[in-house]
Amino acid sequence: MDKTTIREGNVMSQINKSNIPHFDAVVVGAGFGGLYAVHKLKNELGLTVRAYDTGADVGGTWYWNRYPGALSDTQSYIYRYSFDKELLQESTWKNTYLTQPEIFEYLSHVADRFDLRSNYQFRTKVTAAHFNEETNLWQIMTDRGDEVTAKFFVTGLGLLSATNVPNFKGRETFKGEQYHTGAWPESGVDLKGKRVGVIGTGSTGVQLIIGIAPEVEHLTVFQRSAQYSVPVGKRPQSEEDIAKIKGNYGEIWKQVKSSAVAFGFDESTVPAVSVSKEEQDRVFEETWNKGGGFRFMFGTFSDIATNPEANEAACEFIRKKIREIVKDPETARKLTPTSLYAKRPLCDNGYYDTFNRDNVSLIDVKENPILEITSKGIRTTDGEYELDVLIYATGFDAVDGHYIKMDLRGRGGVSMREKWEDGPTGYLGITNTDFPNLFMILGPNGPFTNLPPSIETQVEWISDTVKYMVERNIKTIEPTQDAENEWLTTCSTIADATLFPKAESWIFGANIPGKKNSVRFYMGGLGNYRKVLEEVGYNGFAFDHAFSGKK
Ligand code: FAD
Ligand code: NA7
Repeated sequence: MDKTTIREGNVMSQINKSNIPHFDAVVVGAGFGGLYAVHKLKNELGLTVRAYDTGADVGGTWYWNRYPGALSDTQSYIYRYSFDKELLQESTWKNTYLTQPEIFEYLSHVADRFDLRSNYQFRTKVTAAHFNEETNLWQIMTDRGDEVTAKFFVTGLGLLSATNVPNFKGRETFKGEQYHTGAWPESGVDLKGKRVGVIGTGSTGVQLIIGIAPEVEHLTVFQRSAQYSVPVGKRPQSEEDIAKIKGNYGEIWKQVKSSAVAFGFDESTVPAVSVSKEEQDRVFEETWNKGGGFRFMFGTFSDIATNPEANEAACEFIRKKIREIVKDPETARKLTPTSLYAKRPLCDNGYYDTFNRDNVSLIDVKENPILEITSKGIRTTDGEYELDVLIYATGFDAVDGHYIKMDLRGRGGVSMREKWEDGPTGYLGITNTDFPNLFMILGPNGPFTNLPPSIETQVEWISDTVKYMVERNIKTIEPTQDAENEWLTTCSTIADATLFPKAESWIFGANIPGKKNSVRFYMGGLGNYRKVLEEVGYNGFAFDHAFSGKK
């Protein structure tokens, strides 16, 4: 290898003597993460980049989740990139929260602005990626027969992207239409005048149910777990308010990136258990009226997600609201959760109220489990529900889902699928031992936050690291096993101090039958995560033999 050659692409093309196309970097995913990675690597570092997405266009989550009612529950002003000051000033919005078409349009605009589409091959799934120890290159294969090599392999596969369709008996026999919310047809679905069944009442189900209830003839909701949901607080935002935000973005992003959940508010430092019941209710009521799920869980009191007594106070407040809103006592009973409030906090635009409609009915499938899907609909233990359309709002094989679907192999042919059998791992949520030069955006054990600022943090770390390596002719970087283990312990210790592991949800992988329930997030907050990245430098990383450097 000629170490004097400056451009990585040129260097590598000398190693790669076959006719396989070579790129400095391959990026997978065209969501917030992948798009920013392509921009940084191509436009700032001048590398050659090939990118892939299974979808037909950019957008990631916001390409796939086109179901009626799809909405971000991060406020509009911070559900976006912060890196481009002009873009921040140019972009605008109408309401405090963005709908799917608005976010899709925003990401499309970003792709055009930075000429990112030309790097993508769409409608292409990466099926395998193997690290070759002789060449120190990744060999990447797709379902369309492509084979390319790259020095850097950047995966923005999405946390909530691999759809989960439960394996109900008889699913294939249903004669009507079936959809998953996370793979909603681009052409839309006409639900007018139809009998529609929805399985699932998580964040997605809640939005969808509100979105379609006015349109369908009858909506039957199949609920496994009742949910705690608070109002989202979606309101029109005036030009004056938007101008004020735009004038203050410097401070806003500073606050967001140094906070814990990065949702634009200061997390409370007051424990609920330190104040009277009247004060608790006053704060809950005030926050209920403002809106926002994360704000309700983290902005009201400091101990809702950690202390069972404080958690119960929040639960009781929400239960009281459900009883007040829902007119039919039996429906209210079914909608009222008794469990901990410790899943990703939900918020909505009139969820409980939707069950006051005459054309909406609720089936509790814990009380009456689903036995099978029939040709006509769904059969539970209390009878058959006839449907024209069946919608799965059953969530995702979150965090590691797309990684383990891919044949991803590192040093010595070690398979990621096997390595992660007992739960996914990742040093700093970005890198993995035995997988040199693999950089995961939102990989396992990354921050649990409003995601664009975390994505930016990680992509910037990745691009800085790539630059560092290119400038020094470093061949490979990977974390040591000790560093990876220590990070896992850190993440487990923090998570175990919260109530989240006690609730069954995708946050710990508990929503997928057979999956090991294990820690998948760094719950120490974005501010602390950024400090860790800063302080760690390249400690815990091994570079290739020719070089042993420190930041
Ligand atoms: P994604 O946007 O998920 O993109 C990943 C892409 O990778 C996909 O397009 C997929 O097709 C592609 N891909 C995966 N595997 C392969 C493969 N093998 N080959 C080719 N392509 C592949 N987050 C928030 O912070 N706030 C919110 O309010 C919020 N609301 C959400 C609402 C919904 C309905 C959902 C599903 C998620 C929401 N999220 C929210 C999380 C959201 O996923 C992130 O905010 C963000 O969009 C993730 O961007 P990403 O680029 O990491 O991944
Ligand atoms: P979630 O939050 O995982 O919700 C999925 C829903 O589907 C939830 O109500 C599940 O019930 C239900 N579900 C899953 N499997 C079944 C079966 N087999 N039978 C009946 N019901 C089932 O996914 P979402 O898409 O709503 O949200 C994911 C994230 O995307 C969200 O947090 C936001 O960040 C955006 P359960 O509650 O597990 O009993």
